[in-house]
This record gives sequence, C-alpha cells and structure tokens, in this order.
Amino acid sequence: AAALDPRDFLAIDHLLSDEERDIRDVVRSFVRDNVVPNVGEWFEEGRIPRELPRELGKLGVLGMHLDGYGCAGASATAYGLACLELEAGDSGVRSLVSVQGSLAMYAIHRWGSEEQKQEWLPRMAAGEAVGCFGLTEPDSGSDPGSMRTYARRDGDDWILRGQKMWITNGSLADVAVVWASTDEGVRGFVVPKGTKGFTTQDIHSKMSLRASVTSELILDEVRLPSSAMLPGATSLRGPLSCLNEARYGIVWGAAGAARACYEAALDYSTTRVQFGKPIASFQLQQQKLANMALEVNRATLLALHLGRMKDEGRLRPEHVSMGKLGNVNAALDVARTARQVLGANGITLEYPVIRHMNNLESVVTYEGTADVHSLVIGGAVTGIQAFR
Ligand code: TGC
Ligand code: FAD
Repeated sequence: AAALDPRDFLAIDHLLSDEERDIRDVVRSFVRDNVVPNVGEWFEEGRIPRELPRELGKLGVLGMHLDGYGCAGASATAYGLACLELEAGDSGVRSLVSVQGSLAMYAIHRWGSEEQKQEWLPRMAAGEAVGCFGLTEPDSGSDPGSMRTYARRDGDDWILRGQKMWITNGSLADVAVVWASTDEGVRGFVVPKGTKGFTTQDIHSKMSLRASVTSELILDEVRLPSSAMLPGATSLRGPLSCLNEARYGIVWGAAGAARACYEAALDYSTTRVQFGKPIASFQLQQQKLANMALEVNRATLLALHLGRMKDEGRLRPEHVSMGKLGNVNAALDVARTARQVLGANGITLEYPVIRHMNNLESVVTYEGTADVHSLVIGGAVTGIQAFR
C-alpha cells in the first residue's frame, strides 16, 4: 500500500478532478510565494497591501464562481478549494476575496441591472475596482431586520441616511453595496466611492483579522439616481442570499486555517527536542496531533461534500450553516491546540498559529455567529424557530 501522507491522511486529493487540483495548486503557489512570507508583517502593521486586489484579480479568484462579465465561471468546488488555500495563508486574504466575489459582486450579479453588471463586474473581477458589502450597523448585527439605515425616494432619486459598521474593505472600496430599509422593503444600493455625503472611518486596535481593512460607512443624506438601486432585491432575502455564498467559502476557508495550524504543529513537534527526544515522541503530543489531523480531515471532507451538493444544485442555507458552525469551531480547536504544541514560540508572529487563532475569533463571529448557525440548524431539526 502507498505510504500514508500525514498532510492528506484520508487521501482527499483523489476525490478531486484534475482541473480542480490544477486550480488548487495555482492558488496554493500564489499563497506560498506572495502571502506566507509577508502576512505576519501585514498583520503586525495592521494593513493589507494596496496592490493585493489586482494580484488576486490576475490569479482569477475574484468572483471566480460567477458566469460572464469577466468572471471565470468555475465550479463551486473549485471556488471552495481556492478559499481553502487562501485562508491557509490568512483569513484576512480570504475575507478580501469573499467580500469581493461572494458579497459585493454576487449582489450585483444576482440582483443588479444589466448596466450595473457591465459597469462594475469586469473591473471587480480584475481587481481594478474593490467592493464592500454594508449590512451590519452599530445596533444591528445578528438581527439585520432591525437596520436603521433608511432610503427614501425624492423624485427619481433616492436619499440614503444611516451608518454601517464592521465593513470589510470599507475604506479600500471603490464601490459599496449598501442595504437599507425603504417603504417598499429592504433594498440594496450601489454607492461609488466619492459620492457626496458618503464617507468611511477605519476601525483600529483590532486583535484579530489585522491583515484586513475594517471600516465604518457613514451615509449622510447621500443622493443617488434610481439606477443605483439593485432592481431585483426587495426584502432581507436580498442580502441573506449573498451571505449564503460567502458562508459557503468560509466552510472551506476554515479547513485551510486548520490545516496551516496542524502542519505548523506537526513540523514543530518533530524538530523541537525536550527531555532528550522530539516532543512528537510523547503520547500527549501525539494525541494532540491525532486530534488535529482528524479535525482537519473531517472539516475538509465536509467542505467537499457541501461543494458537491452546491454544484448539483442541492445545497440549502441550513447545510451551509452546519458547515460554517462545524468547520469554524473545529478550526478554532485546532488553532488553540497547535498554539500549545509550539510552547512559547506559539505566541509569536514568527509562526502562523496565533495569527490564525486570533483571526478565527472574527470568523466565528462574522457571517452569522456560531449561535445564529446553531439556531438555524436547531430550527431546521425541530421545526421551531428560537430566534425571538
Ligand atoms: P427571516 O424572517 O427568517 O427571513 C427574512 C427573509 O429572508 C429569507 N431568508 C433567506 N434567504 C436566503 N438565504 C438565507 N440564508 C435566508 N434566511 C432567510 C426569508 O425567506 C425571508 O424572505 P422573504 O422574501 O419572505 O422576506 O429573517 P430573520 O429576521 O428572522 O433573520 C434570520 C437570521 C437570524 C438567520 C438572519 O438574519 C441572519 O443570518 N443573521 C446573521 C446576520 C449576518 O450573518 N450578518 C453578516 C453580515 S456580512 C459579514 O459578516 C461579512 S464578513 C466578511 C467576510 O465574509 O469575510
Ligand atoms: P450581536 O448580534 O450583538 O451578538 C452578540 C452576541 O449575542 C453573540 O454571541 C450572538 O451570537 C448573541 N446573540 C444574538 N442574537 C441571539 C439570539 N437570538 N439567540 C442567542 N444568542 C444571540 N458585516 C457586514 O455587513 N459586512 C462586512 O464586511 C463585515 N465584516 C466584518 C469583519 C470583521 C472583522 C468583523 C468582526 C465583523 C464583520 N461584520 C461585517 C459584522 C458581523 O457580521 C457581525 O459582527 C455579526 O453578524 C454579529 O453581529 P454583532 O457583532 O452585532 O453581535
């Protein structure tokens, strides 16, 4: 029998097509060459390089699962594999790609007019225009239905007033997709940077997702033409449909962050010597490595299963909730365990582990907290809604 590969214990590689493996390998090389050597510094300095969106555009991962308008039209599984490799580098880099492709571009692609699609999607796919997605507000997080941002009609125009909080790519973005309540339900608006009355303010002092821009969006009587409204979206289903897409990417991404932590612990444990032996030779460390390997493989298999379901058109939002809840919790467990295996070195940015561990505290909160996804699953299995 072939030797067991400690980095692919269940030989999941064999479950992928040649094309899927090729896409995976291209993204993996990009992350190895461009992200891994630098991301500790970006994280420490609390920034993401300005040129990264264009590089990611060249790589072809921005909106890669969308059809037409300069997008690659790749399968859901291929997109998932890309998310896994990106997040094995850093959750902040995967976030940039999720927000661009699955939130901002998806919103325009699914709910936008032909003119909006032609104006924005090709440039966004190329990384020439960056997008953000404004749903959350200071007083409206898990319960987006309580949003206060309001858009009123004024002749043929719309006037937007309100505030969005915790918005990834906010100040970086050339275009914001902003959700607002209106007299005719929740609607989405395409707000270009520089529109009068629209400003951003970055959020500082984050201890998590530091290699990512997070901003507040301020909308002070922003006047927009009627062509700025996304014609297809008329309720919370508009933004929530975008969240399904981004959450799906996180299912895969979390498996990548977990893999990076497990591999760091595996490498460290075989070279770090205490009591005259590599620490990998102690039963307690082996138990940790075995559990981490189990969680990484289980998370990857779950992601792949959901990916195949999505490609077959069978994936439901409740399935995505199970994947997001399970895989992010698993990744957090793996990251915390790996951090201990690394001893004191585990608390520095010389190794990737504490960076992933801290990032995952954002990942477990955004795109629906673990509680929200538990309640979605709980509602599905009992038939009883427990949100309110
Ligand atoms: P509810 O009454 O259940 O539904 C309102 C309308 O929405 C529809 N709907 C969905 N549609 C598509 N996908 C889903 N997953 C959907 N869930 C519900 C529903 O059918 C209904 O449609 P209609 O047409 O009949 O009006 O809504 P609710 O107010 O009870 O809330 C349900 C809840 C709590 C599950 C939902 O609001 C929720 O998911 N809350 C969490 C909010 C959240 O995840 N925010 C994320 C913001 S974006 C972000 O975090 C980006 S992070 C950066 C990165 O990704 O890297
Ligand atoms: P709250 O909703 O106030 O929740 C606080 C606590 O109460 C949580 O533990 C929650 O699980 C719990 N809780 C709430 N309701 C219930 C309930 N019914 N039952 C039981 N427990 C409950 N948003 C965007 O729109 N766009 C972005 O690009 C974006 N990027 C982000 C980037 C980062 C780094 C972070 C941290 C957040 C980002 N968010 C973004 C916001 C994110 O989606 C919200 O933080 C998230 O939805 C939770 O909302 P909240 O922080 O207001 O917490």
